[in-house]
Amino acid sequence: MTKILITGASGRIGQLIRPYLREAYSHVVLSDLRAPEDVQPNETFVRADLLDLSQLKSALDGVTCVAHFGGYPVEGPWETILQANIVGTMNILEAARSCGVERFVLASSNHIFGFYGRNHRLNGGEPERPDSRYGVSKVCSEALASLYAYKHRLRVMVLRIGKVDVRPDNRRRLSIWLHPEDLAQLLRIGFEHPDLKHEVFFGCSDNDLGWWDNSRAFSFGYRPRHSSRIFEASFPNDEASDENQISNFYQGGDFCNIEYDHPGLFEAETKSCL
Ligand code: 15L
Repeated sequence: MTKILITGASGRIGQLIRPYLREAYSHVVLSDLRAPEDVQPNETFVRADLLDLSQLKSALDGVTCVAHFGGYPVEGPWETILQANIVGTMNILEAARSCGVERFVLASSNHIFGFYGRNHRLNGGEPERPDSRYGVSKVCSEALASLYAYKHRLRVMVLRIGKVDVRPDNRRRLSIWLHPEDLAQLLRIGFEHPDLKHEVFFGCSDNDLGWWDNSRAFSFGYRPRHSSRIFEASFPNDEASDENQISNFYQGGDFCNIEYDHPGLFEAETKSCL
């Protein structure tokens, strides 16, 4: 029997994904620092701090599959990011190993590639260009997950997620949008596909304006049911008039602009089309 655990279950993505998971699986363990308000009959809440290995091990009792969404979801101070995203990911992986968990889905982020221009079509094999300490923490998390896949035979799916939501809320997100139902489909591949050992996919829906080649996910049967094309008219291409060129040039958007300290060079760099 598949018993799954979601870290960060009370967070934004956790809340969006829970209805799909509790429909697909008989027992879903929700873990976070605070309980969600609406725990359903086939869900159990277990309070677990990602910084406390023994709490994580208790939460993983009988669990076969983990989806790791916990941590700090945006740019922040280094100490916060280090603890929540790097130490926290190390702990949940180590707890998963010691409890005999079989499969692990890591929520990584598009911000590992934030400093690629929007004119780049990425296939996922490029060197990372994180746009933030947050992006760096996701690069580290991916490396940790790979270590556990090859050293400890955990079956791992890494998802480089764009923006999970029921609809895109700006023009950039037309390119990186991931509907929760498509995320649920990806998670089911991570939890069930017989050939999965260690795979790295983009977490995006079937967006016409997308920047990423997700053919590896398609080869594992991913068939996104949603596309941002129906929202394109709501966000016209007005970038030329937007004064914030750095955010609009790079895939990482506003994350690239935070603490960016050589704006004078930006124009020259963009002319050589990085
Ligand atoms: C992310 O990785 C963040 O967790 C999310 O809050 C959004 O900022 C998203 O990226 C994005 O790039 O829009």
